[in-house]
Amino acid sequence: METRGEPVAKSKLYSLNSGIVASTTKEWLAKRGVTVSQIAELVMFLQQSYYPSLTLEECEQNIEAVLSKREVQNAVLTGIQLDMLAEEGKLLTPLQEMIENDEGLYGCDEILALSIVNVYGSIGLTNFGYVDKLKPGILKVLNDKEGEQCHTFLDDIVGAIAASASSRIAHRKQAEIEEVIGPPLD
Ligand SMILES: [Ca+2]
Ligand SMILES: [Ca+2]
Repeated sequence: METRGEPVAKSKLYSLNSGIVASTTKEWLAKRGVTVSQIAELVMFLQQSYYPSLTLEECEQNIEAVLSKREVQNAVLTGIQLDMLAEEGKLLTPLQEMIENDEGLYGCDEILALSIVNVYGSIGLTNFGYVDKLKPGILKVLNDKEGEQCHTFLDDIVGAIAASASSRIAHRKQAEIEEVIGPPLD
């Protein structure tokens, strides 16, 4: 028999599966042609002169740690989704044209990427600006407007992940140094 109680609030029915968010983030990055090792090359580019013994493996571990954060996953999924919708011509005008053509005055892609960098403090921010200006490695590929794909959001997101991993490395290396030297004597 049908009961006519209070309708269940939508928010009560919704329950997020964090595991799916994390795995989809990795899947979508791969589907858009970005690998962890390509991001690791960017981290190397940013950090090698400060830490000559830094390895690609270490960079990859730090990237994995960055990618495990929900703030980061949310930004990756949102940005890639908008890129894909733009590619399929599914956005409303004039947003469609702005994202599709990577309009110079459209800065929401950079702002979304900052939500990644913000988790890791000011070193992340400096590095983000730096790779955005020089566009090394995979960033150059993503910025190449020749292909069919639209990466208006993804280039900033990848730069932000690399910048955040760099910041994480810098903080950890400092902690390692302090552990060896020990706390300052009074
Ligand atoms: Ca932009
Ligand atoms: Ca962009």
